[in-house]
Amino acid sequence: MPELPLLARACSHRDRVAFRTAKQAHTYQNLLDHSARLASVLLGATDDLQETRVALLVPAGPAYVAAQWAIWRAGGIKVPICLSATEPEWEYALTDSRAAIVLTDAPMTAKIAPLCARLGVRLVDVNSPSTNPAKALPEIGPERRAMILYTSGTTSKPKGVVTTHANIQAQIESLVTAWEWTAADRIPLFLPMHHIHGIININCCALWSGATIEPFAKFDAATIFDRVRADAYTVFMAVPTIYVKLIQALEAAAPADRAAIVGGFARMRLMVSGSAALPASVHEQWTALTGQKLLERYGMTEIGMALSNPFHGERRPGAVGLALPGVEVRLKAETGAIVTTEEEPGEIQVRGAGVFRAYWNRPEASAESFDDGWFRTGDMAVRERGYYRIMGRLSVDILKSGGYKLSALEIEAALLEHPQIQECAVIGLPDDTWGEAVTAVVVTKDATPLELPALRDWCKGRLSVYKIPQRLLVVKELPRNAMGKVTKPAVRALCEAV
Ligand code: MLC
Ligand code: AMP
Repeated sequence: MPELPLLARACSHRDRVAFRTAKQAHTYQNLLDHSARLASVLLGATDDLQETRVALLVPAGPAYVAAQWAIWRAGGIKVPICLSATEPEWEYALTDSRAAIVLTDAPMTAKIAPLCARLGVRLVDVNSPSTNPAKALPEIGPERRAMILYTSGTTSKPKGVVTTHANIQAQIESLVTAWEWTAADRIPLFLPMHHIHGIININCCALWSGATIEPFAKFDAATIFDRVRADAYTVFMAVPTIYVKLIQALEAAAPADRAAIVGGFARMRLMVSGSAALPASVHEQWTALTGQKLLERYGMTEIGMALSNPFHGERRPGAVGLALPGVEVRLKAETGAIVTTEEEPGEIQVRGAGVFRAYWNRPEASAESFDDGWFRTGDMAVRERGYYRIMGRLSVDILKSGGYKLSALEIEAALLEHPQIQECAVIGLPDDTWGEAVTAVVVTKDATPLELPALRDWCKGRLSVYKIPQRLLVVKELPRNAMGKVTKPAVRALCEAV
C-alpha cells in the first residue's frame, strides 16, 4: 500500500473509473500499476530520487496522472511544463529547476528531444516498458517537496513555486470538504496541466474523491456541449474566459440544441469559476441562460484556493465569499494595520497548511513574500456584507489574460529584442473575453512602420501564444514622470485616449 494519502486513496478506489476518454475507461488500479512500473524506470539503479526534479510534458489524461504518481512514488519533484511553450521557455524551466529527467509521450518526444540532448537531460517515455524485477519504492514523508509550478510575477522570469506533499494534501482536502466532492462526480478537464486550477482543483480533487475525469486536449465549446447535453458531468470548473466563450456559443446555437445543452448545464450539481475576476454581468448572464449560479472562488499558485462563495448559501456576483476550510485570510491596510472593519481595503494575506514553502532557489523573493508568516498575495480586497470582494492587484506589471498570469516585464524583455523596437511598455487593457488584453506600447528605432500582425509573427517561437500582444500602439515617446521613469498609469491613459 503506498504511503502517500492520495495514492492510498487511489488504492481504495481500485476498480472505479478514474478517466474516461472517447476510446477507453481507465480504472484507478490501471493508473496505480502504470505509475509503479514507471517509478521503477525512473529509479533505475537508485532507491530514491531524493527530490530530483522531473519535468512533465504530457497532456491531461491517464498517462499524465501515472507519470505524476510515478515521480512522487520514486521520491522526485514534479515540474509540469507547458505543452505549447516555446523552446526558450522550456529551456528556462529545465535549467532553472535543474531538471535531470523529462517525462513525455511519443507525440512530444521529437519536439523536446533536441533540447534534452543539448542540456544533457534524460528523456523518458511515459509508456516505457517496465524494468524487471519491479523495484521496491521508497517511503515518502509528507514534508518532502513534491511539485514546482512556474508562475509569472513582478520579475521578468517566472519563479518556481515549491509545494510539499502536505501542502498539496491540505489544498485538496479543503476543496473536497467545501464543495462536497464524492465518488459519484464526473468532471471534464480541458485546462492546461501546468497550472494549479487544472492540477489541484480538478485533477487531484477528483482523484482524491474516486470521481471520474474526462480529459480533452483543449477547450472546445462544441465538444463540451455534446457531452453536457448527454449529462456526462456533475461538476464543471473553468476560467471566466471560457464562460464568456460558452455564452457566445450558446447564443449562436439553434434553439432546440440550446435547450438540450442548457438542460445539461442546469442539472449539474456545481459549476465553479476562478483564476480571474468573473464579471458580475457574466455571472448573471449564465444564471439567466442556465439557471445555474456560478460559484466564484479566489486562489493563487502559492497558496492553493483561499476564498470561496459557499456551496450552500448565497453565491454573490462580483464577490469571492469567505475563507475556505483550513485557510486563514486577513487584509492588511496600506498603513500596516490589520483591517477589522467592512468597506476598508487591504492586501489579502494568507496562512495555512496549503501555503507553499518557498520559491525555488530564490531566498530573497521568498523572504519578501511573507509578512510574519502570512503570504502576501499582492491582491487588494475589501469585505462587504460579510464577503470578500477582489479590487485588483498591487502591481501593474502582473496581467491576467484568459486566466493565465503574465509578467509585463517578461513580455517587454522579449519585445526589446525586436530589431525595430527601441523602448516599450506592456500593460493589460480591459477586454470582455480575455479579462485583460496584452497591449504593447512601443517606440520604434526609425520611421519604418511596425504593424501588429508582423509583430505577432515575430513573437511566435519566442513567447507562448497567450503572452503575444493582442494590441499595439506605436508612439513617439513613452510617458515619463518627473524622475524620468515610465509610468504605467500614464501609459494606460495614453492607450485610452487613442
Ligand atoms: C489565445 N488567444 C488569445 C489569448 N490566448 N487572444 C487574446 N488573449 C489571450 N490570452 C488567441 C490565439 O492567439 C488564437 O488566435 C485564438 O485565441 C485561439 O487560441 P487558442 O490557444 O486555441 O485559444 P483557446 O483554446 O480558445 O484558449 C482560451 C482558453 C485558454 C481560455 C481555453 O486561454 C485557457 O485554457 N486558459 C486557462 C488558463 C488557466 O488554466 N489558468 C489558471 C492558472 S492557475 P488566432 O488569431 O490564431 O485564432 C490560477 C490560480 C487560480 O490562476 O486561482 O486558479
Ligand atoms: P496564478 O498566479 O496564476 O495562480 O494566479 C493567481 C492570481 O489570479 C491571483 O493573485 C489573482 O490576481 C487572480 N485570481 C484568481 N482568482 C480570482 C478571482 N476569482 N477574482 C479575481 N482574481 C482572481
